[in-house]
Formats: sequence, C-alpha cells, structure tokens
Amino acid sequence: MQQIKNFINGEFVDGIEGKTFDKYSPVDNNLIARISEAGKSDVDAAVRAAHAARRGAWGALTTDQRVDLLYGVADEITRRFEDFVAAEMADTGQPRHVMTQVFIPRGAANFKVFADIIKNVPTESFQMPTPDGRGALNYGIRVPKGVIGVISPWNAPFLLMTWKVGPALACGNTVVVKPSEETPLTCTLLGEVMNSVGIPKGVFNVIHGFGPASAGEYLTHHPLVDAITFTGETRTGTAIMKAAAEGMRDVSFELGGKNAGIVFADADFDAAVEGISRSSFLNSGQVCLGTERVYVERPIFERFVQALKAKAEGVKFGRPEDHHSNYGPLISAEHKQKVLSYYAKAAAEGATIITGGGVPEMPAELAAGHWVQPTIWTGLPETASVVREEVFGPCCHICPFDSEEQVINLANDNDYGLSTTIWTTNLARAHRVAARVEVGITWINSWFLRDLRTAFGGSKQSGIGREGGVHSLEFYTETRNICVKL
Ligand code: NAD
Ligand code: 6OD
Repeated sequence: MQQIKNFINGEFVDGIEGKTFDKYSPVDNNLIARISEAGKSDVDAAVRAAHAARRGAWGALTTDQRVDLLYGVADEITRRFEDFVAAEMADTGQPRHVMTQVFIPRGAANFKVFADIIKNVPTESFQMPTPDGRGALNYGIRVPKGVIGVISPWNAPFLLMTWKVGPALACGNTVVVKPSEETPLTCTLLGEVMNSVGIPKGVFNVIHGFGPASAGEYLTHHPLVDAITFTGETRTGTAIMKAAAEGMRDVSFELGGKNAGIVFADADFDAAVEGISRSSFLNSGQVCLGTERVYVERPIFERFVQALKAKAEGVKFGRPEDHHSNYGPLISAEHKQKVLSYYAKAAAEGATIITGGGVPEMPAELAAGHWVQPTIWTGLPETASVVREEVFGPCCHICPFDSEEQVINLANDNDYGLSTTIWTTNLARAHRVAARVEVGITWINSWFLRDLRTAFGGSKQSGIGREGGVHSLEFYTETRNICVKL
C-alpha cells in the first residue's frame, strides 16, 4: 500500500493534524493507498509558498526560461510514462489503452502547447493622435494573475488537472492543486517531476483532501488565492463561486453536461454507431462530454438501436492491465450506487431496457469492484430523470425524431450546454444545426477530437468562461495597458 503525502514548497509532507483517508481500487475494492489529508494550516502553508514563489524565483524568470522548464516537465512526464500510466490505472481502474493513447500523452501536451502559445501570442498596441500632434503609443503587457487555486475531478484526473496547471504556469502564475480525493496518485507524481526538472520550490503545490470543511474549501476561501479554476459538478461550482465572491476572485468553471448526440438518416451508419458507442461508453461513461441523450432520425431508429446494443454487449470487463479487457469499473462504491439508482429510476419511469440496467457477473476476485453494465433505454418521455439529469455513467436514452427543427429543440431543451455530436453526410445541414445547438463544443462526424488551441467550455449550467489556446491566456493573465506620450 502506498503512503501519499501533500506536496508543499517542494517537499512531500504529512498534514500537520495527522489525519489520513484511504483510497480503494475501483477494480476489486482493495486498499491501495493511505493519503495524508491537508488541514487548514497545511493549505495556508501551500498558498503562502505559492505566493512567495510567484514574487520570488518564478517571477524572476523570463518567459523563455519558464517555457524551457515547462518543456522539461513535458519531457519528464514522457520519460516516466509508465509510472503515470500505472498510477492512473490504479486510481481509476480504466483500461491501459485509454491511459496510453489519451490521458497521459495529453498531460504532457498540456505543458508543451501552452508553453508554445505564451511565446507566440502577441499583445495589442494602438497609436493615438494627441492635440500637440506628437501622438501617443499604447501597448498591452500580460501579467500573471498570481496564485491560482486548481480544483479537479476524478474522471480523467491527469488530463484535467494538467489542462489547468500547464497554462497557469506558462503564464507565470503559481498553483495550489486540490485533486479529487478519489484520484490522488498522478497529481502527487507530478510533484516528483517538478522537482527533478528544477521547477522552483513553491511553484506547484498539491494538497489532498475533500471539499466541504476540508482542503477544497480551505483553498477556495484563502485570501491569497487570486483566481480559482475548477472542473466538477455544477452544484460544487455554485459553492466555489460563493467562496470566490469574497475578495472578488475570478473563476473559470468547467461543469456538468447532459449532452445530446444527433444522428441523421443520411449519416455514415457504421461510423455513427461507433462514434455514439464511444461517446456513451468510453471511460465507463464518466466523461463530461459524453452522450447520454441520443436522437436518431426515424427511418434508421430501430436499426441504430440494435447496432448500439451489439456494441454495448460486446464490451469486455476486466482489469486495466489485462489485454483482453477493454472496459473498466466506475470510480467508487458511492458513484456506483448513484448510477444504479438512476438505472432503477429509469425502469420505474417506464423505460424499455434495450440492454444492461444492472451489474455484470464478475469473477470472484473482481466481484467487490464497482462494475455496472452499459445500458440503453428507449421509450421514455423527455421529462424522465435519466433524460434530464447527468448520470455520469455508461448509459443513454435513444429517442426517434422526424425533422431538423424538432431535433434542435429536443437537444436544446436542457439546463446544461456542454457538447453535442452530430452525425450526417449533409454538410450544409451539419453547419446549420451546429450553429443552433446551445453548447460550447460541437463535433460533426466525430467526438472528443481535441485541438488544444480551440475554445473549450460550457454554455448554460455547464460552465463559465473558456479555456484552450488564447482563451487560457485570457483567464490566467491580466492585460495591463501602458500609454507612452511620444
Ligand atoms: P465534484 O464537483 O464532486 O468534485 C470536483 C472537485 O471539487 C473534487 O476535487 C472535490 O473534492 C472538490 N470539491 C467538492 N466540493 C467542494 C467545495 N465545496 N469546495 C471546494 N472544492 C470542492 O465532481 P466530481 O464528482 O469529481 O466530477 C464529476 C463531475 O465533473 C461531473 O459533473 C462532470 O460532468 C464534471 N466534469 C466536467 C468537465 C468539463 O470540462 N466541463 C470535465 C470533467 C468533469
Ligand atoms: O480535452 C479537454 O481539454 C477536456 N477538458 C476534456 C474534458 C473531459 C471531461 O471529462
């Protein structure tokens, strides 16, 4: 069993109060790590270390020097690739191919891409006339915001945490990260990387613990935290926004979703089935961008339902490192209970269960893991709980539609607005529908295809602000104007 410590001012330290909590494997519920919980004074020490580093060693570097160090971080993640893969598999129980192809390489890319962007994006400049005819020149400079509080979730822990730490550091800020209590491992490992490449002490800090009355809340209430970037549930975002109001701190929020997939009858059928299968079931449905509402044009409805059923029934449950398996468990016993309660609600509300709806039979050594079946429903009204609320599990409801106008209204009839995936070979229609769907991110004939220079974020209750490319620079820096009389 591993002992996991906080990472404060370049040192791995136990919380001063001596409190710990346990991490169990999602795969078999065995104890895998004991984590030191940060108390109020530990969080204070981490924030003060970040504050001092911002004003000290980190603030003294030129952009080029910072960028070189961040390239070093990316290279060291790549060098220690297998350590990160193993840690993330242990934390989440998700298959090795998801780690090696998506989650860990993206962690390294999150440092490289934003290092490049900060080097290459100019600031604005305006010349203006003055009454004496000599004129004046205005130019903007970007300055870091200061200490950024980073609060991240468990579903793609390394990708989502570095997605914020990468640009925050590239812009010259320092960070205090509170990873999810469910997934403490890769964030802690990143502390080792920071030390080995020579990132100054205090630039990157990790505090472990929970939300309310624990590390998360202590961090968001700390007066020396200058801005908060958060990924997680909309409900948690509300609590954090209240904390950030004290002291007028800026926030960037990436929140929940209840995303629609729209499949027109003219779509490449096999590609659409494959795409929706990925968007509904990848990572056992624990992807904020995932599809839980599928709308399929009536002429292909029955055929599509049967084809997606075959995909759902084809998954191979097993340990992440087992090459024969391609499907993992949910993150925790608590989350499994939540997902199963939605499965029960769907049945009670009259769903036709096309497949799944329960727990798979697992071999004895995995039976205590948090496994649930990929599940497909049809026949529910749009008012049903599993059609309206985010389940965050491997499930979707499929509903037929008859016109473009109708499906746009169906897709938009939800409080969330994170992402959509649209499947059609009619390019004009694809553009038309994409422009009217009320979400931050739309994919056409694809899903989760990411260019890190693009704007990423949610509409409605799915978020506040945009990150990615120059949008991250907007959040992680403040532009100041300097006016020079010529
Ligand atoms: P969560 O909101 O329960 O927890 C996220 C983080 O917030 C954790 O580190 C948690 O400890 C912390 N936290 C909880 N309460 C807090 C408080 N009061 N103050 C400070 N910190 C607090 O979310 P989760 O269950 O870890 O993640 C799943 C959710 O995240 C889903 O709703 C999913 O859609 C969303 N998500 C959104 C995106 C996106 O990009 N929009 C990406 C991934 C996940
Ligand atoms: O790709 C990203 O940058 C990103 N933030 C993905 C979010 C995935 C949600 O589960």
